[in-house]
Amino acid sequence: SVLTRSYGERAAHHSNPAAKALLETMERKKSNLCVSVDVSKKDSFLSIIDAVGPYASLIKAFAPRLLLTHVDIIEDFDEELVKQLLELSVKHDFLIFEDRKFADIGNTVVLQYSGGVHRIASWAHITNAHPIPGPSIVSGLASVGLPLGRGLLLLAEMSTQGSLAHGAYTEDAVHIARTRRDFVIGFIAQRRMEGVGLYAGEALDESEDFMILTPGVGLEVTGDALGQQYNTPRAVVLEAGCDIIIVGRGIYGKNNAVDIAATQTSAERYRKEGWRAYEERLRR
Ligand code: BMP
Repeated sequence: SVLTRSYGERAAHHSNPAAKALLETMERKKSNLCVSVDVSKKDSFLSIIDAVGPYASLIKAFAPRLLLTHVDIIEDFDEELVKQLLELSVKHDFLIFEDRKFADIGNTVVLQYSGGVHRIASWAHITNAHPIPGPSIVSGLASVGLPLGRGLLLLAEMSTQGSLAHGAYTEDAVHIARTRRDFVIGFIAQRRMEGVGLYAGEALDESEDFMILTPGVGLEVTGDALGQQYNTPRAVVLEAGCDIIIVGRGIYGKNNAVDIAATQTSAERYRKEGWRAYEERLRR
């Protein structure tokens, strides 16, 4: 099973370059931590990334919490920011995951992914989409992302209280991914979901290797005032069989006034916890 394979070994099971690079980076850096940097100022954004870079294998950029209409924005977003972000990704050896959560028809997401102010496909190694429109959203995004070596995650579940992504919806999300394994490299979900999404008569393909990235991870609190729910890195990686923990406020705190030393201490704490749970999982 995927659960007893190391991240490094699993890299060989992927033909998608983003998936391969991510698994290799995770192994090299001994980190299954993805830091989510949801701040609205370029300076704070870049200083947090520089501070946590040594500990994370993946940085989640421009979270939708800052969203306005169709455009994901950092207030002072510019080309220079993208340049600096890419420099940091090389300096610290991490990949960039734009948590864009595309959710429109194929034709629209092609434009949103390739163009606009942000030109996401030109710099984000990985992005994600809601499967709500059906398989066409994946085809649209793949037409832009595959030639650039990008990878896609589907949101099969969410971390929030009362999420509608469960049951048949989750099953269908996994099913869609199974038909596009060249581009869909994994899921945003709360558990491993092995065997989910197999329709009548279909068998589990043993070579299948989806990455499970899990938000809603925190060590201090169990939720926030707006429906977010937290589990520990151990529960997520060891008990639920997920691969990557996504941590935001648990690492950088709550505001734009960044405390670099404290941010680094918590990043290392989450990295250690996540990695220990993974090592324990391998020994099971
Ligand atoms: P925090 O650890 O501060 O709660 O941040 C979690 C991050 O993960 C946020 O950027 C949020 O947009 C994202 N996220 C989530 O919390 N739950 C989901 O189901 C999907 C997400 O992308």
